[in-house]
Amino acid sequence: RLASTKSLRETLQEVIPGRSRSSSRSSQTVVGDVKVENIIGGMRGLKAMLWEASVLDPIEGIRFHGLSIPDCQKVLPAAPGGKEIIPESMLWLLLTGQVPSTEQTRALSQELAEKGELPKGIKKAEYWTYTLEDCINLMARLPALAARIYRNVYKPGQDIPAIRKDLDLIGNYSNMLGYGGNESLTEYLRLYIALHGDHEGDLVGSTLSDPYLAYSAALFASRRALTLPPHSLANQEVLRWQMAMQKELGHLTSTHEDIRAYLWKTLKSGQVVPGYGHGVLRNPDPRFIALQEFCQAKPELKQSPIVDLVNKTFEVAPDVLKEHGKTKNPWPNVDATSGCVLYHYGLTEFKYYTVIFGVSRALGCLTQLVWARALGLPLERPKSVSMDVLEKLVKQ
Ligand code: FAM
Repeated sequence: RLASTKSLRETLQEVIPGRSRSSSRSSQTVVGDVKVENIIGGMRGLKAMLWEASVLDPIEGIRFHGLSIPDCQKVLPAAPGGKEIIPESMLWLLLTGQVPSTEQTRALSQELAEKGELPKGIKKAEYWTYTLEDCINLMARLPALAARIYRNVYKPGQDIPAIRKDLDLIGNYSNMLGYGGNESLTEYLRLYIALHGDHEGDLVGSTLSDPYLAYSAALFASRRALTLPPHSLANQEVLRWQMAMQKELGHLTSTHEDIRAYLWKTLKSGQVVPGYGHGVLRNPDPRFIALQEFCQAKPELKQSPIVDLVNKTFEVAPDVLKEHGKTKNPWPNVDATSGCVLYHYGLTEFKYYTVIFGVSRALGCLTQLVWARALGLPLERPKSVSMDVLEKLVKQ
């Protein structure tokens, strides 16, 4: 019965398979009858429960894995210099069904002592270190999560490849999406996600919530923004707008004149030109320029009708928008091209573009969270004013 020199975990690893007794699991053997007195008497005496560590006999009293209390007192190790059983040796017996040696008991005492301190409160100045750990873990898991969404919705039933340790974050993402063989698309995703990674906006994070909550709240709270045209749905809108133009013209390649006419038609019908204008920028969006340069460097993209349409629209739209005279910024933003390139590469599920957007935005929103903790920033609590107060201010 004496255990070997193995650790508690090693011992359990050996013991568990032998005790799972899979052969008895489906046995039809009858163990006893259920009497009315069992039912009324709180199931006393009814053999209906599996309990590994001990059995209580009405005459002998309790036995732990077959050992009575006097047996235990004889064989279970005591504390150094002591005579009584110590709980560590009893715990070992209960867990493994084996009597631990004195060394094994001491090792367990030591482990418990090492782990026994209650966690102390974290100093405010150290918050950021824990936040950073959580943020890195969250980001590391996003590709698998986002790829799972894509596969579940659009390619159900296919196995997702495992994470490869030799690949970068987006290399793995692309691979798990099923586009690992398309290095151009993977490169594009890397660039797009890197460039699109930041945007101001932090509220839930300021409540000291953990990064998982803050990030999911950010995605949920900006759901409106993430799923409506003025903001991130714009890249899908650009695609829709371009396809509608191609359909109306009846061919894939448009001339500058075709595009100019379609732009005016859009504006005169009271709609905005998707992919153009910006709340803050007053110049072509450098992210748009970077994606354009990516396209210029890829021969296959130069030949793509949809990418060609992006280029030609860029050559025509700013002048049309200036002439139209409403928007403060007649230049393209990042969405004027981002979805079109994904589409060209075969990632044609428009609705999924917002998920890629969400993966990308983790970079910025989680970075802000680390800085908010590092700088000890307070809870965001803007002061609101009523319309009456505003009117009084204006009249002063
Ligand atoms: N086409 C036609 N009219 C436009 C326009 C466009 N692309 N962009 C702005 N305008 C109009 C705008 O509707 C407003 O008209 P009203 O005075 O009649 O309301 C006027 O020009 C002044 O607007 P603004 O000050 O120049 O722009 P806002 O700050 O109000 O809005 C955007 C900024 C991005 C919402 C707006 O330019 C727009 O709707 N663009 C098209 C959609 C788009 O591409 N969104 C992507 C934005 C992206 F960069 C992002 O942040 N994810």
